[in-house]
Amino acid sequence: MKKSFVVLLLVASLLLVACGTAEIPVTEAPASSEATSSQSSAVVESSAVAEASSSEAPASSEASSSAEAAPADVVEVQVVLGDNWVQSSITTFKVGVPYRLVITNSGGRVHNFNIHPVAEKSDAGIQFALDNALLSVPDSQLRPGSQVVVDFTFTQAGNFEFSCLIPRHFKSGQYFEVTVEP
Ligand SMILES: [Cu+2]
Repeated sequence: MKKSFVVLLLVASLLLVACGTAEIPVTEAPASSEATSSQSSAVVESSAVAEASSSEAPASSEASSSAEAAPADVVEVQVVLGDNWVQSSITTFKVGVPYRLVITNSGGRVHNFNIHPVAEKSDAGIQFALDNALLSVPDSQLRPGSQVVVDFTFTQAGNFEFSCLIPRHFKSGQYFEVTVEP
């Protein structure tokens, strides 16, 4: 009598489990058949385990904040190179102020980027510009679509140019004059 009661209880609880977990995929069925070999309390136990595992808190991952932001006193400048033109978001600079030049080649051709005193648009001028450049970013870093970030601080006042010194480009207008104040 007692044994049949246990069996009944098992069947009843199995039915309950079957009804209550209708949405559980078939692949999880073996877990309930396992319970039939042991006592009815096993069903309770297994559901308790399921509850425990489902309420298990996911490992809280500390958000690794990559502090790449520029310090507050750095002034960001957007410099855009196109096909034979240059633009800068700032045209008047100051000696001693740290600038962060974000240089983007938006053109379809390779360019380079230079800062130098105002130069003649001739071969001699290009040589002068190269010889007196304060900064030069080579062609290899400024392919179409490339972006280069350079921190730069002027140490002397005067009139300078942002340019691409590929001869044909410079001669056809790829320069932008800027002023540096003391
Ligand atoms: Cu160019």
